[in-house]
Amino acid sequence: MNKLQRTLIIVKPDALQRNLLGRIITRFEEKGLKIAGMKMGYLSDDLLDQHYAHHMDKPFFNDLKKFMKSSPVVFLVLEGIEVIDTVRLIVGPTKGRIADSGSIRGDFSMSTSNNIVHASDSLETAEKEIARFFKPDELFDYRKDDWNWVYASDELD
Ligand code: 3AN
Repeated sequence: MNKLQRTLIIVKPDALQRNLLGRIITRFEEKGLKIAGMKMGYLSDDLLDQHYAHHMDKPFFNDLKKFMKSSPVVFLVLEGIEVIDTVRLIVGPTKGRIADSGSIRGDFSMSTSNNIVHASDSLETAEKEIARFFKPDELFDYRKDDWNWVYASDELD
């Protein structure tokens, strides 16, 4: 049984400032992922404290928050079968300069902090992060016709 999942992406300030938003969204679209939610906004201190709670004691925490507030960001919810792991592969590891060429961070970033996108790292995190940034009525369930070609029929059962 294939499980449909949703994952949260934040397109970070460096990507917006460097005019990469369209290319990043294109990569997810071309892979065959469904956009279930999308919006733009500023991150608040409160949201960043929740989102990066696991880094609160790290020396880079304050700089990370400052960076994430330095311009608007774009929030995406992507949907697909096992999409959480798929998106982590497309995004690549944290440090952009050692990420594989072909991944988003491998192709567009050189930094550990300014690394273009955030992507949820597990099912549990994805559920929490989506609820943190999206209201239920900002998420869309709709039929995506090209999924008849993206997936085999038994995968969509
Ligand atoms: P990832 O985004 O690859 O899941 P996490 O969750 O370990 O990585 O870190 C969240 C964010 O914190 C990273 N995307 C990056 O912006 C920042 N970060 C992580 N480690 C460092 C570091 N050593 N120096 C500066 N920023 C960091």
